[in-house]
Amino acid sequence: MKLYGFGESGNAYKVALMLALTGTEWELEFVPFFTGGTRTPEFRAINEMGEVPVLVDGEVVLAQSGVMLEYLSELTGQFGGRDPGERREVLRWLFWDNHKFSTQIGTTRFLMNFLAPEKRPEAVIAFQQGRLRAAYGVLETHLTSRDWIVGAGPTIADLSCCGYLYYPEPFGFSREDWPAIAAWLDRIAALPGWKPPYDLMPPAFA
Ligand SMILES: N[C@@H](CCC(=O)N[C@@H](CS)C(=O)NCC(=O)O)C(=O)O
Repeated sequence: MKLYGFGESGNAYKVALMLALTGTEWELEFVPFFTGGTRTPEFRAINEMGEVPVLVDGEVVLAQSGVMLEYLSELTGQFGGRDPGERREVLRWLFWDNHKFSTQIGTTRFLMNFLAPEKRPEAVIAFQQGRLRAAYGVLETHLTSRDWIVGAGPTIADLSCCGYLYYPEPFGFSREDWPAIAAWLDRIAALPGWKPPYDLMPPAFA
């Protein structure tokens, strides 16, 4: 399989991690994001949404990391949840992650790290961090009484929600403030085949 991505993309990392944990053979198609790699006509022909990641498996071309995770769990029979009820729960958390969590973290991290210092909108960053504190609270509460987001073992809900939390660049998240999330991140990192983001894909930011 071919994954279009780059190191800083937490959305690409979720899929790269799933590929690594399931032992699926894959190669990276590196996208030079910070110099407009997702805005070219060639890239838009692959993904009209103009977003990384894109996963190509023969004739199958997928955009949206959640769709890729679902596809890979179906294909490999791993991390998908054990029954229809668990699969619905997995979907619920994938939607939450895409709306309230990873998307907001990605934007906040971009503004704080990859934008020139004089262009960083401090009021927007503070607003985003406030929204994110509420989201960390939701996940922390959920994980206080359980080891995994859904059911008794790791699923793609965990792989989706954890994606941005292993990055070294600051965006307002600190493991000390959220002990249940911190313990969960350690559990995921202990899964055989786990690797941190920049070990799976090189950074694009020069
Ligand atoms: N919900 C999408 C989000 C993808 C996304 O936001 N990708 C970023 C890079 S991490 C991107 O390519 N953004 C381009 C843009 O917003 O113009 C997913 O999970 O795949």
